[in-house]
Amino acid sequence: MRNCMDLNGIWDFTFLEQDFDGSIPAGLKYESALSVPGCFDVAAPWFGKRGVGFYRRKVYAGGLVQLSIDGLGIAGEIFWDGKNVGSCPYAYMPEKFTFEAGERTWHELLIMVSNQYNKVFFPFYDFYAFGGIFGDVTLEEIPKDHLEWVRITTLDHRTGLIGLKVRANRFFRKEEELEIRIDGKAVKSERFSGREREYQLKVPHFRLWSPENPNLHQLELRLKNDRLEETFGIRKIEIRGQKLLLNGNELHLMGYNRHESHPQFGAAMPPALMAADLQMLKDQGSNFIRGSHYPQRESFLKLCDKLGVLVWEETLGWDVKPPELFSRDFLRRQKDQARKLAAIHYNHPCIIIWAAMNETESQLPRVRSIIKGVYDAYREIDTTRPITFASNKYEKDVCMDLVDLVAMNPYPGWGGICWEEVSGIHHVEPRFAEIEAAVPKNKPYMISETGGSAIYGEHDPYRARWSEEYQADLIKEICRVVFSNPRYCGLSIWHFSDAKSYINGGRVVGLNDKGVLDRYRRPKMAWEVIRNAIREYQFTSPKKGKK
Ligand code: ADA
Repeated sequence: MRNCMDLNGIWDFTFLEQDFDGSIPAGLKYESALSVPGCFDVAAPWFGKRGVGFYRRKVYAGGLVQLSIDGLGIAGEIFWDGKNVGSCPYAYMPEKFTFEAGERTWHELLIMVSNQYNKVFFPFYDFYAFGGIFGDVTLEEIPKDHLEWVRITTLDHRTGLIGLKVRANRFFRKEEELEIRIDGKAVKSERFSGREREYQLKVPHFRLWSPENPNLHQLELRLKNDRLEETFGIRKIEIRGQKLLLNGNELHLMGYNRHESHPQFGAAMPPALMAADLQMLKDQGSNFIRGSHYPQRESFLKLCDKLGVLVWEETLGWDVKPPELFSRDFLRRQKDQARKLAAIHYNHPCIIIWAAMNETESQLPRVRSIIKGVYDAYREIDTTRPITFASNKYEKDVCMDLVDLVAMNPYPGWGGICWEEVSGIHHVEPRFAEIEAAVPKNKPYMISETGGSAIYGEHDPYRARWSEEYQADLIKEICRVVFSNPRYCGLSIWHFSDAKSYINGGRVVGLNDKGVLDRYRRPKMAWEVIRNAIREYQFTSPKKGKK
């Protein structure tokens, strides 16, 4: 059976301002200590520094083990008693490593984390490249012949029929009895052999998952030597013409792009703060988060599952331009990220959209094969969720036919205002209409980003740009235009809260200040404006459709 250890806590730490060559430097001294999860460059003495952080701790374990790291940044190498047992090449990506830990005794676990830019995280991204271990670290002692994963798919949301795809590891040779338990009760017994098997079953007394009623069920798979547990929700996300449907009812997404970012925690926010963010969002009447611009943490997704918040999840790759965009490695890495993400987060009912490559060069015909490649990589793992990308190429976009749902990031009323104009609010409606006209008529369409900046506490009687008044007026107009037009299946404001950006890229105090909340989650005027608009237009109330 499995023995799972929580390795969060205080680890030995040291930092070297040097290049990451993948090996452990000789004579390393751990002169400090840090929390895991945590970011080392949010405070002195490593504030703003780039180099390599070394996290070390002792672990009592033995035999075959699986180490899980729920995201780190920017890249990492893992060492067990000085031997390299795995790499984390993609910032924020959850990773699992299975290896022989040796005799059951104390061992040394070392995680080297580089916060130096690489070919996955470029310095031009408009969000800070934090260094640290962002998510939980756990270690499980696992039997030699164990179950690797199970993917749970809703086959019929009206009858509670689900499909299970069960995968055992490569040591699994013999045939065995597999007991399937749901919500604590045995529901089926099956023969299990080989590496992969599929089953279908009806969940007894099932209850549907939705944002209004986020009901969850528990699956347990039991073999003689192993046990695997997963939480799942019964829900169907589908597209019919221009509509996005959840469990047969028309779905309207309203919410925010959200960076995992906080002045004191960086990208390693404690779950209590994540929960507070989501409680605020729900309380406002919103139902949606675009996890911009990278994989989300397990604790965040668990909260979204439980609270009923719908999630768009995407691979990391922000406005990457040629020549990097056209290198073979870029596509390989994007496909690899897409497959990993879909596999690891498959069972979260909250995730309803997969995406990739924010604001790519989708006006270039050459980018079609890249988008198609990433689309197909997601589809290898998951055939159930809509796939998209957030475009800022509008009428010039030549890739809209390749995805299931079209998503655009227009900023009228904020960008492109003439110097002499007092306000740009009147640009919103005509510009949104122009873009809408260019979107293929046979697909759902949403605004994946829009908004404008406001400096928290800055007020102006003439509602000048950067005042809270201007942002509130702009967002009120955006809500009016989107909420009163049934063509839109969603609106995702840029963004939930102010977040640290590039240090000297022209952002006031280094923040992307288009947050509707400030960096400490204090609301700007636009917050209440959005609450009222959702209520007035009943935008997120489920619209009954055909079952
Ligand atoms: C883009 C981008 C966001 C952010 C935003 C802005 O659309 O996708 O990450 O940079 O612009 O604030 O300018």
